[in-house]
Amino acid sequence: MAQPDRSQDGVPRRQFLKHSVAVLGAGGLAAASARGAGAFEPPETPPWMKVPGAGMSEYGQPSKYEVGVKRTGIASRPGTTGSGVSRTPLEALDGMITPSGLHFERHHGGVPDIDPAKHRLLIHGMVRRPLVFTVEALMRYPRISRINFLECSGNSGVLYNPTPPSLTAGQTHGLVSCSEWTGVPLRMLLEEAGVEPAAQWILAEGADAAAMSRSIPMAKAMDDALLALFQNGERLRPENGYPVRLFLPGYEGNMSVKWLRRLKVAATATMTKDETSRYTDLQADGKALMFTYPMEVKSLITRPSPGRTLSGAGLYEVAGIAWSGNGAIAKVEVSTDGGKTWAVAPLVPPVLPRAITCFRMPWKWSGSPAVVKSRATDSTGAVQPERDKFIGEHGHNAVFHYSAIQAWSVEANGEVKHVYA
Ligand SMILES: Nc1nc2c(c(=O)[nH]1)N[C@H]1C(S)=C(S)[C@@H](COP(=O)(O)O)O[C@H]1N2
Ligand SMILES: [Mo]
Repeated sequence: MAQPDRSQDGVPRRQFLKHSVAVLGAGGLAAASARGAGAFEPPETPPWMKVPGAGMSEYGQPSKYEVGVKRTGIASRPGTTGSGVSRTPLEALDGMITPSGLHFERHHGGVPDIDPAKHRLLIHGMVRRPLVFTVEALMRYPRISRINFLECSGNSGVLYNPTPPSLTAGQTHGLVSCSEWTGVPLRMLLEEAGVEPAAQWILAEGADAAAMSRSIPMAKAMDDALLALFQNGERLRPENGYPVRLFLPGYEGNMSVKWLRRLKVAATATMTKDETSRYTDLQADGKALMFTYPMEVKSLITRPSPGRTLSGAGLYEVAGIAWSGNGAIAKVEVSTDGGKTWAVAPLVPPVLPRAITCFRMPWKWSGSPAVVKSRATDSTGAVQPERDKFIGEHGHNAVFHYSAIQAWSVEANGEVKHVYA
């Protein structure tokens, strides 16, 4: 298979340059289509240089030409408006941070309209000193910041189906996003309340209409659990838990309880409906696993991907994202021949634990049908499995924690389709 030389970074880049210059210089495809669309080629002066530009704005918005980049696959349970999901348009983005306005949403009872002056957080149960915090009080504690992904355990769940869906990367895998989260380590508040030695769990409850609740192991609460107040430098968005959410790095999204109002310290797990009837993992043998917390190592090619048709043979970048709830991404391999051969794709720094990690690799497409795949390995040595193996272990009826290798087929006409291969 023709794999470009990845040992010398400069070589592929020179090829990209040569390619585009040749096309323009020859008055070829790119230049011709640009003129056809009414473009202003230098040295001609475009109209936006002939008048002063717009003034300042109090809160910036994306270019009006990017209005198509929006959360996708929005669906709510029948008869409801706020019990559902919206997904991040992964194929339209590039970088480790998800813009806050495009962070995926998963609500069980809609987004509550919480007045921060009236919101309270209670810590009670097996503690020496029950405490009630105002948001103002929380804002006075020392803070830490971390870049971490958040993934709903239902992400990619449609791929348990025997037939591949005709959906975009975002519509299939867009229940994962990555932000810089800033707030107060939960440990600090628990130490202030004085946790009794026999306490092993904490019930976390949200202030939404669903009062969504999960049991959190004490070890995680004391390790890296965060009471997040800020997201990507600004206060949390209402849909992501304003004014305060629990954030558990690497764990299934459901446990990061939004609009946090209560932490009850307990000896045992509470067995809430969201950890018994929901968020359990059905296995191929009919048994179900409970308390499956970390999200497994996973990756996905976003360029090319369905909806992003390639315009003829030539040099492209194969790019995508990888993440693991168990550590950092150690390696991403890319195959352009359906998994027969693999090449190591360069990772884009910074490579952080439990954060989205980008990979990008040049690919010379011959113009004949190809199947592209990515396979991630994390710092624990866990390798993303092929779909056949994964389905063999989990069956077709599972819903959560889908993490198998994703294959896209590139057709001869440049169209990209979802395939099981
Ligand atoms: N209070 C409350 N917390 C919640 C939820 C909810 O509906 N209510 N949804 C959970 C689920 S299932 C997920 S995947 C994440 C989604 O977080 P996001 O909407 O900020 O992406 O929040 C979790 N925390
Ligand atoms: Mo979720």
